[in-house]
Amino acid sequence: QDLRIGLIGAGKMGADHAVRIHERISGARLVAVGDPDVDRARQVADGAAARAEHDPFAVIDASDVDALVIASPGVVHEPLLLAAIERGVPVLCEKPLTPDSKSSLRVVEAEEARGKHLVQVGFMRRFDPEYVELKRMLDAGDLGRALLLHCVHRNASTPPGFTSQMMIFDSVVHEFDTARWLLDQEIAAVSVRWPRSSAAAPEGLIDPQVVTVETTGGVLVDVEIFVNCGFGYQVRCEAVGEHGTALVGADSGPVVHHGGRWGGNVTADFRDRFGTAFDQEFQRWAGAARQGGVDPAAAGAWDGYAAAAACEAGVLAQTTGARTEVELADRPGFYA
Ligand code: ISE
Repeated sequence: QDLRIGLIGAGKMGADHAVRIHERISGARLVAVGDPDVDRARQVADGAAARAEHDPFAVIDASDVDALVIASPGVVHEPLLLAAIERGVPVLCEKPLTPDSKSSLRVVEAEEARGKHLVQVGFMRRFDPEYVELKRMLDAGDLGRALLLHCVHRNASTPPGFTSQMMIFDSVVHEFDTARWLLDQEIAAVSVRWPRSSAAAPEGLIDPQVVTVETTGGVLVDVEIFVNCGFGYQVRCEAVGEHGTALVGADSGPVVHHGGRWGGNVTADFRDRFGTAFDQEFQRWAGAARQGGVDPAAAGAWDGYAAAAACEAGVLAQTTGARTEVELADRPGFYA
């Protein structure tokens, strides 16, 4: 029997996931879409032959919903997650788990008290074929011990209201998770510096910035975050090991020679760059959720909490200009 999915949040990401579930994920179908903007919910639901609700909790409580996708803004995640955990339904929650570490820890504690892994966080890079291969190489020791990660994270432009802090907890949060996952280490400290801002940066936004991460195992990670680069969406990560290097996100695809020039295309945004990763993430999650659980390869609630703690240190480092250590609770055995 198909997994019956309820989707909460009918914005850009929710709309993309509705199409994904409807058109590309097998063994699953969308039954309900909840958004306080019910017209928006209806638009998204109509395309997937689902019903629309204006109250997200009506979706969580519906008897015909086996599993949930949360794609609403991070600030409203906590009560939704707590309700889903209480009902005992598996949930794939878009990043961030919640916007701050205290509330993320409450989610972790609620899940632990329930005694069952139900929460998966949408850090989709863990499903990108190139990142998966890099992870395999690092785990196998092909490059020797990892020493450095050089990361580049560029967006074409920012939506109105995007702040310098959001560059950390909305964007660099991906590198925090990627570094933790690739290296199997926690983030120990974060520093932030920046050059003069691009003229394309909206008033008040410091863009680009360079975030430096120290891990508990002594690896140094540098991240260029540049969210108004103008030319497209680009995410790269070069791992430097004792015996070699490996680069993820080198431009690939058809190389075109035309009109006296040669080159290729840059993806426009994360939906194209990570489309395959999102599909893979959802297909695997649907399989695990049919058994009532989550995909062990995915980020769980603890990973969402650890990323939130790193973001807090990052935002503090940005404000004070000082190297800032990450404060992390002890990891419960439940999340070993
Ligand atoms: C956005 O929310 C994402 O998750 C994208 O992957 C990231 O590149 C972008 O900077 C964020 O705003």
